[in-house]
Amino acid sequence: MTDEGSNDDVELEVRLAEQDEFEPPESFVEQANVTDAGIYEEFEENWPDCWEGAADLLSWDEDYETVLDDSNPPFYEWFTGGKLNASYNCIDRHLPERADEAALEWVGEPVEEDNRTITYEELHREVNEAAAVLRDLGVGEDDIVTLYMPMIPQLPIVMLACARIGAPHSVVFAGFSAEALATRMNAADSEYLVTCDGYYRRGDPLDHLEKTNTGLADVEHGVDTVVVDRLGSNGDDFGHDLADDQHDYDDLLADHEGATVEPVERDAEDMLFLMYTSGTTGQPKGVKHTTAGYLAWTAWTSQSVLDIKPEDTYFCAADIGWITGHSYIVYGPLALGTTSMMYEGTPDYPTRERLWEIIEAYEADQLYTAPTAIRSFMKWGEEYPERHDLSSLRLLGTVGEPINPRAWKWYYTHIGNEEAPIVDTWWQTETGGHMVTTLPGVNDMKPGSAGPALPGLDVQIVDTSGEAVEQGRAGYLTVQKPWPGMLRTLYNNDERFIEEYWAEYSDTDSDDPEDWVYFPEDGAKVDEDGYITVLGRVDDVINVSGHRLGTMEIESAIVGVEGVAEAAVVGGEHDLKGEAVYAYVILEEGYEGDDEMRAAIVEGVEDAIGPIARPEAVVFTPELPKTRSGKIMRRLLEDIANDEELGDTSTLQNPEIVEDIRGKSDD
Ligand code: 6R9
Repeated sequence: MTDEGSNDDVELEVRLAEQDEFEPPESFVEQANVTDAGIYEEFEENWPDCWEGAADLLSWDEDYETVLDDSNPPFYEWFTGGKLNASYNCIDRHLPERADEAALEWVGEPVEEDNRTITYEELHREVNEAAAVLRDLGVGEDDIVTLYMPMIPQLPIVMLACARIGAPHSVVFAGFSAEALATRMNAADSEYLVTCDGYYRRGDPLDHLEKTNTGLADVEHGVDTVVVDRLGSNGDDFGHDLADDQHDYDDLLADHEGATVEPVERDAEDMLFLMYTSGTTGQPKGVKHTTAGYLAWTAWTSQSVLDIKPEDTYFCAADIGWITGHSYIVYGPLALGTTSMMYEGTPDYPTRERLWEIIEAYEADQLYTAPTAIRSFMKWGEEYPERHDLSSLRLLGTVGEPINPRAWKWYYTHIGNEEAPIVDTWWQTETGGHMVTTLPGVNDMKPGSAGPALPGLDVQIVDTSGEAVEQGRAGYLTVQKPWPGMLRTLYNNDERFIEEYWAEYSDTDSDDPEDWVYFPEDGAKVDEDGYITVLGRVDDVINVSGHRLGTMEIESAIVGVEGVAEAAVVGGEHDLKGEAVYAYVILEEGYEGDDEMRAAIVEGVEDAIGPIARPEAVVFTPELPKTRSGKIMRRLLEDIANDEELGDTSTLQNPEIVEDIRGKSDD
């Protein structure tokens, strides 16, 4: 029996390894929100009015007059003349039907009793009280409120309270440094901050107010600070006293118990929030999103791509401090009136079963996470998910970086049991929501390729002169027409907005929208079916002897070698080749980082891409330097490869690893 079982397993692995196209499972298609393949043609013919359907997902105080105003490119405006409120759309309008249904399922750390179910009615009450608190503090319409909190319920509650009173929020990821907080508050001229005393990480209380105060010392203007009490008496040891301009959130709430605040009517194009994201140069970019276009985009993609229905329990394992959490934990799912989960902890605390326990306990319908997490799960082994009933999962999603086919297939088999389609969603902070992905009830899936552009989008892969490249050839991803969820500008910096995203492929003197092309700075290739494989940031391109090599292609080859869990490659200066490939590799448990493994990796790369991509050095490491959103900081690995002083490590989740890798590289 056992033997037969393992034979089956082997056969399955072999079959999957060779398969490069997967039909969406029948059981999924039968119930999917979108199943008509005609949607692509229909949207193309009807552009830009095809986006009226997305706008119809929202409740408007006043109808819009124009779908798209493109009279002043690239400053496009959507649904102009319309008025609405995002908090009303995410809460109030669901009350007649869903008051007692969960809006948020919060799974906290570290004790079970910490979990909270927040119904739409409770969310309504708490958001109203929070809005009253902010108003009382002096926050007016269009004042930017900075939020510096981890994954606690008060984060989405205060975000929605801001939206209710028309005050844009600027969420700074809680793991970011004091300096990052100060830079963002200064750049946004933000005079209000909501933070917390501390939070738990792997069961231990962590002092957050200390870091907040260090940051505040570098803010150039006065700030009123509200402090949420997350730790209770577990934070006593930190010995903080609140300063005069710092207020305890619970005290303020006590003064506003049962308060209601009318949602402010916002113009479609009024700012909903700012989100700072890193650019290639030092200063972070303040990406500005507006109310109607962003909300319509996140609601429509949540429905069409994530297949969310009101009765679902939907689990996105990202952090709200990242755009994925804004769009696909808070705004999109709540606009649809579903139950959105938020998880405070890490996937391997207290055990490597944590995520699977949660999915089983809450019977989650969707799981949306990042390839980096999937590769960790793969490295830990399938015995952890296997101990749990994951059959509630109807759809799986990935976001944040390209996913290599091996990780895709592992996810498909061991988490989805071959019954849940995977959506590999390419998008950015700047795009507001999904851009390139399959529609799970319509398209076949090709592991490693995100899929076609969504209906109504004109995505083309071009060469340096802006001409479309041949199928299969690497080029630059561009978006040739505007879309509702797009960023409107970089805050207070229209010039940089044009410089960063448009100048490369546009005629910047022209008033004709046809002459304006959005450039997200990603490399990609497209196949005969219009499926786009994103190769990575174009600053991730390595130039070896005049050949452009995508780090992603090489990494994918390395990860294809048995025993390899994860890899990052960078270009190091090389006398002969210009640049040479340096590989940093994490092995699966039970494998040795020896010469044999090194040879297998070199051979794997030569086989997949050719000798040109042969790594100059292979360094084995237990971890790679990663940002909080899970992106490998290749820049730092480059510094190591080139034996240079290390650049800024402040946004790393594991800064110690960098010196560790440097030590190994010197061996
Ligand atoms: C949502 C988010 C954006 C950059 C983007 C690209 C990379 C995101 C991807 C992907 C390949 C995917 N990226 N999703 N690359 N396949 N499915 O991640 O936003 O943090 O702004 O990063 O992430 O390089 O340009 P953001």
